[in-house]
Amino acid sequence: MSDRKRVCIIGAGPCGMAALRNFSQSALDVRPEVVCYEKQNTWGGLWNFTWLTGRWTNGDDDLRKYIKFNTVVRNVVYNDASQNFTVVSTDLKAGVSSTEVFSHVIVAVGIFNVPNKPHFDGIDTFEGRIMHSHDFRDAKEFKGQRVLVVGASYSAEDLAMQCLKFGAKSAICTWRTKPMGFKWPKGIEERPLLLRLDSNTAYFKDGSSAKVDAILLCTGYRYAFPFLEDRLRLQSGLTMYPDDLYKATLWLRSGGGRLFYMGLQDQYFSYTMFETEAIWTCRYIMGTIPGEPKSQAEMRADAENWVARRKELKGPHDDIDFQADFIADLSAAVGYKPEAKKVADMFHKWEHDKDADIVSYRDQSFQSVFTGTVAPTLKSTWWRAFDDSKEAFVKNIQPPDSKSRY
Ligand code: NA7
Repeated sequence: MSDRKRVCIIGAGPCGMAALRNFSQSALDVRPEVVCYEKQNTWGGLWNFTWLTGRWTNGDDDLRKYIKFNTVVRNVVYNDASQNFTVVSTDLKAGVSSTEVFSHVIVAVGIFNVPNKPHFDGIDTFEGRIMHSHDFRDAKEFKGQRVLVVGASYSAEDLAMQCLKFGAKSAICTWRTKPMGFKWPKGIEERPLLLRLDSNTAYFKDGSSAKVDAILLCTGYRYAFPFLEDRLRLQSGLTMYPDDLYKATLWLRSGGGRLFYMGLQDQYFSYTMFETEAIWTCRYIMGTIPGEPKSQAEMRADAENWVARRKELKGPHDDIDFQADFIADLSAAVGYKPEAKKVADMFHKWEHDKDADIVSYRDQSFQSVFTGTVAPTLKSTWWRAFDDSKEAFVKNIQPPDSKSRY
């Protein structure tokens, strides 16, 4: 292999695309050669499921030439002697596998693709619908039903409210560690953990029981990197700052300081953070960050400081400040100004809005800290808006006969 760096990016979602764009805009005379593998037939990753479909267009269309679509990465191995990676991929359309060698690998496969589906006694013989939040698309399906929501985080709140709004008879949210504790509208309640099911009766840890018609598992996601050899694979579960990653990005345990993960921590900031990580990662690989690379001991000490702080986090507001500080730290190293603190203020307000009124917090408007643009408020309140189509959202229209049942 020549001295020119060859970078493999796995995934063309928001993180992979941000990395690609940063490499392609590099002012270096000799840019690294970049190949991005994407198993779907287009870019965007999970965001293809949303109104953001097709977001990367126009100028960024040039990035297509770096991406191998419909191509799944099967195996990544680090070669200690030659300090590079052997990557095996399969073109799904042609059914042809190929092997390539890279100096660096960036894992950008996202964290919301493998649902965590816990088992509960009796769930196998439950007669109603069982669905993970990952597969949830339309709340109308649950009209008139008694819904059991397992989980006590963002998806649980979202789906319980959405189902009730679209006519579910009731929703019980069952928690493991602590209840969400919102002032719920009539029809939603929280109970301690589900222990078992007997036919359509759910039994809870406090000794209570209830008949339910459908179960929504809002139980989060699992990391899955089946294509990585064991020593390259992230070990910690989904957290605000995974173990063994310098700048939450560079894998410290193996891979010769040449394996990177992007967007792998639990997220408040998403795109702001992805862009910051992309700038840092690309510049790190290109060797243009002052003071980098640091020694292994220095990198480990830095990562351990963040992990120690992570262990003291007490809830969403701490998480938000933690992530803002992380982005500020990363961006300071590369002279980028993502305004993380100002964005954090919006997240704090959003969390306070939720605590104040779980029914109306989605009706609030925010001002972009980048452009100053104030988002238009919904013509109808969220609770009265029954058209969930992309068109209605973008055009901010709702049928005039929308009525609240709250
Ligand atoms: P999250 O935020 O990862 O939350 C998962 C929830 O599921 C959380 O309340 C967990 O309880 C609960 N959970 C997980 N396993 C179980 C079992 N076995 N039994 C009961 N409850 C369980 O996922 P979301 O889908 O809500 O949010 C996805 C992302 O959106 C989130 O990561 C943010 O980035 C925004 P726990 O509290 O661990 O006891």
